[in-house]
Amino acid sequence: MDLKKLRKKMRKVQDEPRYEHTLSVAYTAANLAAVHGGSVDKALRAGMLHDCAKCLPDNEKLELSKKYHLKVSDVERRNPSLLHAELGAYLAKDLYEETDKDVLNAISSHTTGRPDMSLLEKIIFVADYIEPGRTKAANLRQIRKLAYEDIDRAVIRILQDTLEYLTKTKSDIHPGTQRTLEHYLKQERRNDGSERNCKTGH
Ligand code: DGI
Ligand code: FE
Ligand code: FE
Repeated sequence: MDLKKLRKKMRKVQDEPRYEHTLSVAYTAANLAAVHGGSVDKALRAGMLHDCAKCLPDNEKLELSKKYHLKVSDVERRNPSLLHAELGAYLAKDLYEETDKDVLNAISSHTTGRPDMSLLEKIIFVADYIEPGRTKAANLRQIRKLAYEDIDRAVIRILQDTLEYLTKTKSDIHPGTQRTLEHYLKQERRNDGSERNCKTGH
């Protein structure tokens, strides 16, 4: 589906603030793709679609999860909003004609991230957090800069701050969020190690 049509569709299924956020994520993702050498076109489509299931009422989220045979964990049953990412990927395919696997994965992983994300998945995960309409999160100035310099470190900072926020507000932690952080911290430690080895010639 072309971008113009996608915009029209999203304007219908999202409330106004959500639609504004969607446009901002799409344009932020496009910029990140340009900087990091990804596909600007896919970044725009994934950005436009990432929250396509967000505005469904909780009971419809649960109903649709049944229809698509999604495994709904206890954390997700208590917080059905968490389902909008995975559900969004199914709706993108069935309602909005999205066939690109990478775009669908980026929609599916945008809330918790996942280990071994593709560049596009990281771009959508990060764009969702840093788009200009976001103002409440801690360290936004720093993370916005980092997003263009070192996207993996931006992913780590976002996950750390999200987990800290969830802990402070006594919210359920989705195991996926924790798992993603552990993966990227491990990867960072490996990279730091190999850089040191390089410098000392070992
Ligand atoms: O859909 P958006 O609001 O644009 O952004 P999102 O898809 O990243 O969802 C944001 C919400 O998801 C935010 O309120 C924090 C929440 N979230 C992320 N990881 C977890 C989580 N909520 C719970 N309960 N557990 C998590 O691990
Ligand atoms: Fe979302
Ligand atoms: Fe979003």
